[in-house]
Amino acid sequence: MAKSRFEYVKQFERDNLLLPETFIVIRLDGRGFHKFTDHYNFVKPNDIRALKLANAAALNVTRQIKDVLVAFGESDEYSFILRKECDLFNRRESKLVSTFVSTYTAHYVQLWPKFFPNTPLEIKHMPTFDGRAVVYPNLQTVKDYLSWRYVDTHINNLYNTTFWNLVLKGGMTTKEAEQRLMGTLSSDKNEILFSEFQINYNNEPEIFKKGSLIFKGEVLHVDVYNTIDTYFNEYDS
Ligand code: DGT
Ligand code: MG
Ligand code: MG
Ligand code: MG
Ligand code: MG
Repeated sequence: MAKSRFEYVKQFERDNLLLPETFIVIRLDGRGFHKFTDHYNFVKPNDIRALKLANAAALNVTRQIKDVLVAFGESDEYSFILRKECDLFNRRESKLVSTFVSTYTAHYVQLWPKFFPNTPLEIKHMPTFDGRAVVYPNLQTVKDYLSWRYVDTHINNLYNTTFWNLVLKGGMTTKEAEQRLMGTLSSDKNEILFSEFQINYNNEPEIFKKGSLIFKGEVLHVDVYNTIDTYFNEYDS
């Protein structure tokens, strides 16, 4: 077909090509999930249904997009690490990010009724996600990226578990609980949980403490920091 005189507008398009030979990390995060989780009465601080839903959606993403080497999820976020040889969309950033966001969101919505059978999604409160891509230049930085998200999961979970016990079982206001925890160390929080609520933090569910790692089609709850090398064997030189 002959080109129309309007064809020139194509020249305004710009592509950001992600640096070759680098690991691409695409992180998705729920938009306004503070409100979203309140609206649908998610269990505080962790709703096992929501975590399993996120894992199921992410697993489907990894089945659909083969360049994912490993994925890690916690709270309302999921990170997908792509092989450094990935050539999908010629590494065009906007194509990659938008495809991950929409693929994940589509699966999240499709799977919702399976995990929340008595809670239909409402048009005014649909789950939506933002996304970003970051490239990491070598194996060490991409391993540190995963360790960063893993350590974040642990720190947040210990804090949130203690905070919500103080509020829901201890009868404190959220403000009082916040003040109580200000400046406390991990050991203090462990002690509060144990002496005031008879909770041994070590016995909390692994999925809450460690987050979820998808590797070779399996969802694992592992100490990412200490097992990190396992997931990058093919890059050992
Ligand atoms: P954003 O990401 O800037 O659009 O805003 P939010 O509100 O999504 O903030 P973010 O992503 O920093 O924090 C995640 C929120 O989601 C946080 O308020 C806690 C909530 N959330 C995540 N997972 C759970 C859960 O399993 N249960 C409950 N009750 N809340 C959760
Ligand atoms: Mg955010
Ligand atoms: Mg969020
Ligand atoms: Mg978040
Ligand atoms: Mg098209």
